[in-house]
Amino acid sequence: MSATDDLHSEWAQLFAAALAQCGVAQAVISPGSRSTPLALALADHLPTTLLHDERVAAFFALGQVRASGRPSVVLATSGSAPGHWLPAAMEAHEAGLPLLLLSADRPWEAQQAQSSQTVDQARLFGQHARACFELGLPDPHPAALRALQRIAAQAVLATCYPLAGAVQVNAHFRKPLEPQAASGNEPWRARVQALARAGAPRLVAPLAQPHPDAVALLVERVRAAPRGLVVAGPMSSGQGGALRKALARFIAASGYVLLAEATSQLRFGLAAPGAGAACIGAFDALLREPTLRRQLQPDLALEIGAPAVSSQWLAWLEGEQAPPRWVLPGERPADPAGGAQGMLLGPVAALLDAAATALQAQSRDADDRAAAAAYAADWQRTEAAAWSARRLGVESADQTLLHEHDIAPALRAALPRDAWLAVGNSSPVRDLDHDLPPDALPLHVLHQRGVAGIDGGVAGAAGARSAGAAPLALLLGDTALLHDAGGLAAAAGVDGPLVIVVVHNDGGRIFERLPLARNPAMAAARERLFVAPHGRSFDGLAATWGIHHVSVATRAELQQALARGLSAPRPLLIEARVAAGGSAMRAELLAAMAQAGAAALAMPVAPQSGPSAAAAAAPEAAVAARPG
Ligand SMILES: Cc1ncc(C[n+]2csc(CCOP(=O)(O)OP(=O)(O)O)c2C)c(N)n1
Ligand SMILES: [Mg+2]
Repeated sequence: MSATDDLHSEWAQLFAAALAQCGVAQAVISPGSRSTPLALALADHLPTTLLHDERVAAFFALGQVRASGRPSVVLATSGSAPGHWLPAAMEAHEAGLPLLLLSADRPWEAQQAQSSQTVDQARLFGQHARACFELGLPDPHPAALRALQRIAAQAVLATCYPLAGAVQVNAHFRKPLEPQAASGNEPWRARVQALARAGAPRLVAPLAQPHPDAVALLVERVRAAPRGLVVAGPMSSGQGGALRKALARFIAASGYVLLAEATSQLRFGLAAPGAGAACIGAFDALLREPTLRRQLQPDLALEIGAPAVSSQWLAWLEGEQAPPRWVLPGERPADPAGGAQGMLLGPVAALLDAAATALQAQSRDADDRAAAAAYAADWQRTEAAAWSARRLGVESADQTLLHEHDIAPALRAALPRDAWLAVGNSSPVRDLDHDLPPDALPLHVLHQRGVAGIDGGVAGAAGARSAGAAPLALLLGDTALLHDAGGLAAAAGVDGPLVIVVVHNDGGRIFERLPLARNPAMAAARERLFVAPHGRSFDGLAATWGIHHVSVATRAELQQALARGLSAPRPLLIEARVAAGGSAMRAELLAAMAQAGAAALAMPVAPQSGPSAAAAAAPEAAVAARPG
C-alpha cells in the first residue's frame, strides 16, 4: 500500500456498509487509534453512540438489542479494550441476544514482539462467542474484497443462527490508520466501488418450526393429565405478543393453570378481557407451604422459557414430591433441577399454538374437564387469598416509612401504558414477583437473566431507552448501582424519560435471605463479607454525570418523583431510602401469603360465592380486581 493509498478506509467502509445491510441496527464505539478506519466507517453507516468504558459499551449495546430485537455492533481498539466485553458476551450467549464484537487488532508482525497494546485477540471470548472471524489486513485482491462482504453477512447471521449470542470479528490494520489523500485511480478502486454498489450477499436462515413429533407428544401428555400447570420463566420481550396469543389458546384448550413470573412477558396483559386466560402470580409464596405443594400437585407441569427465578419452584422440583414435568425451553436445553421427563425444543409460541389446535379438535371427557376446572379453582382461591394477605400485611407496616415492598407497586402504578420496565438482579427481580399481582395491562419487562449478574444494569437500561421509543424505568439495588457506576455515563447520554429507581437498603440484602442468615454465629461475617453496607448516597455520583437526582423516604415522595421522572426529557435517579428490616418483613409477608393460601384451601367452597367461584366464572375480572 503506498502512502497515498486509502485502501484501509475503503475496506472499513465496505465492511460497515455490509453490517448495516445485513441488519445491524446500532453501533457503540469506544475510542482508540487502531480502530480508526472502522470507527469512521461505522459512524457513516449506523446510528452511533460513543462510550469510553468498553464494559459499559457492551452492556449498553445489549440493552439496545433487548429493546430492538436487532443486533448491535460494539467496536474497540486493540489490547485490553475488548477484554472488557467478556461479561456482556457471556450474558449475550446465555440469554440468546445477538451482539457483534468488532475488535481492531495490530498487524501480524506486531504479535509476540512486546509491541505496545498487542495481545492475542483471536478467539478472545472462547466458548462465550458463537463464532469468531479473523479479518486479515486490508487486501485489494478481488477474492479478499468479495470475502469481506460475505464475512460481514456471515458474522451477522452467526449472531442469530443457529443460536443467538455474541460473535467476534477481529480486524487487523497497519498504519496509516487515518484516511489518506488518495489519487483515486488505484487499480482496486473500481472493484471496491462495484462491490459497494452490489451490496452484501443476502443470507437467510431457515424458519424454525416445532417438530410434528413434539406437537404430538405434547398433545398426548396433556390429554393424559387433566390437572396441569404451565410455568413461565424469563423470556425476551420480543416474544410477548405472539406468545400471549398462543398461550391463551393453549390454556383455553387444555384448561391448564398459568404460573407466570414477571420476566415471562405473560404476567401482565393476559388478564385482558377476551384474552381468555387468568394467571397465577403468588406461586413462589404459596409453594413455601408444604400442605399446598401436596394439594396443588399437578398431573403434569410444562415449563416454558428460561428456568424460573422462583426459589420455591426450584425447591419443589428438587424435592421428593417433584411434579412430573416436561420442559419447553425454546432453542436451548434447560433443566437445571434435572428429572424432566422430556424436553421439546423449538419456538415455544408455535409449539403451544399447534398443540392448542390439536387439543381443540377433540373435546375432553366430562370428568377430565371437571378435574381441570377444580384444580384451576384451587389455584385461584389460593392466589386471591395470598394477595389479600399481602395487602393486609402491607397495611400493618409503619406507613410513615418507605418499605422495600412499596416500591414495585408504586412503579407499576406510575408507568404509563406504553412504558417499559427494566429490572436488575438480586432482590428487585424477585420483588416484582412478590409485589406485583398479574394485571390486565401489557408490560415489557427487560431483564438480565442470562447469567443473572448485577453488572451492567444501568448501561443496559440506557441502551434499551436509546433504542426504544417508550419511557423506561429501571429498578435495581444499591450495590448493583455502585457496581455499574460507569453505566451512569451511558445514562447521561440518552434522552428521557429514563427513571432509575435504586432500592437503597445499604448493601446486598439478598444475603439476609440465604441460609447463611439463619446462623447467628455468622452474623458479623455475613455483614462484612456479603451484605457489605457502604453508607453512601448517590447524589455526587449523579452530579458527576449531570443526571438529576432525588432522594425519597416516603411513598408520597416516591410517587411524586416517579411522576416527575416519567415525563421528563432527561434521566432521573431516584434514591429510594427504604426502612431497615426489609428482609425480615419480606419473610413475614411471604409466610402470611402462604398461610392464607393454605387456609383458603382448607375451607369448604361455597357454591355460588367467594373468590373461587368468582374467579372461575370470570377469571379476567377476578385477576384485574385483585389487590396489589
Ligand atoms: C457480577 C456479579 N457479581 C456478584 C454477584 C453476586 N451478587 C448477587 S446479589 C449481590 C448483591 C446485590 O446487592 P443490591 O444490588 O444492593 O441488591 P439487594 O441484595 O440489596 O436487593 C451480589 C454481590 C452477581 N450476581 N453478579
Ligand atoms: Mg441493596
